[in-house]
Amino acid sequence: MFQSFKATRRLATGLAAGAVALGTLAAAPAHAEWRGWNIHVEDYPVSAAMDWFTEELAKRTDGRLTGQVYHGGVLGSQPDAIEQVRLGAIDFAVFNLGPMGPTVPEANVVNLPFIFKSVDHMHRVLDGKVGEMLGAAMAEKGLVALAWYDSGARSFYTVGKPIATPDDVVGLKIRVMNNELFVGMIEALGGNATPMAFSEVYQSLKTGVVDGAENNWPSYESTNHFEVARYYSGTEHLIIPECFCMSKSVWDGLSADDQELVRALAKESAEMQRELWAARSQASKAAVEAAGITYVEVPDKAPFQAAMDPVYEKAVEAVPELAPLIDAIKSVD
Ligand code: BDP
Repeated sequence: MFQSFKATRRLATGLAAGAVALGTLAAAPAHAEWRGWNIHVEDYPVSAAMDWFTEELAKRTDGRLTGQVYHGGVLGSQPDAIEQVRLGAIDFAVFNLGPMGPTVPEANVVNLPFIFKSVDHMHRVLDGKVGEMLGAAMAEKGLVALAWYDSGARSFYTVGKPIATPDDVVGLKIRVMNNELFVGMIEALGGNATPMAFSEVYQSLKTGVVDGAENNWPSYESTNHFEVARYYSGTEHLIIPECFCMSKSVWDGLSADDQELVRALAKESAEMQRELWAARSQASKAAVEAAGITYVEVPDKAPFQAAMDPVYEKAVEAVPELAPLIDAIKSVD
């Protein structure tokens, strides 16, 4: 299906080019195929939802608007891609809000450990006023937030020994996403944080550059990190949403009707992604357990939570705008 979709698009583009050459489409709008950035492998909930978006976009506009998603981070690391989308060199992307903090300081509110009560709570918050406020802050930086995707909860996984209490983190080298807030999070637990690109984590775990990392079940599984880090500890310390973002420069060039369509498709793709996500989380957990990893449940998260006070204090000190956002999140049931 994907093949024939591409062939149709090539044909449509060829016909349009021919028509322009003959002068029959004098006012044809300039449009190059949109390039979409995605860090994940092709077989992943984010990837399937983004592909669906581009297929629908072409269908619904009879090939007038087309896109191609580049999976597997081939267009660059996440911090680089954020800049590329801001510049309009990449048209759209699904970004985790973790590495968004250095560009959009307000985004750090969702990066605070234990800020959300659950994944459902995160969705209720993001689909409401706080989501709008974050969207406005991102738009100021050239990123139009069209919909929120799910990324579950992140937990620690380690090579040598499991983590059950904050004491177990003392002295460990833990990979984090590119954001000082996460460095502070690991330091508050007594560990040493190493910010690093997603693509480098497997090798770093294998060669002992780091002792552990943290992520959700699907990423732990799809990257094969589980092959080298055999202890997964259910700390669920971070619940970070992901954003379907469009470059503001591209967005501003669209007609109001096209903007409406693109937003509606992005939102619909998010609904699809959330369903796929729920299923994949269970499947990934089952797959890595079947592959023999040790899952350490952490029923008492209070000691981890208590250790996070300095992280909150430092974050609010650096970005005072976070204080009302934290209150707004806490006021959502
Ligand atoms: C995954 C996110 C992806 C991040 C990655 C990471 O979906 O956007 O780049 O974690 O840890 O869960 O870098």
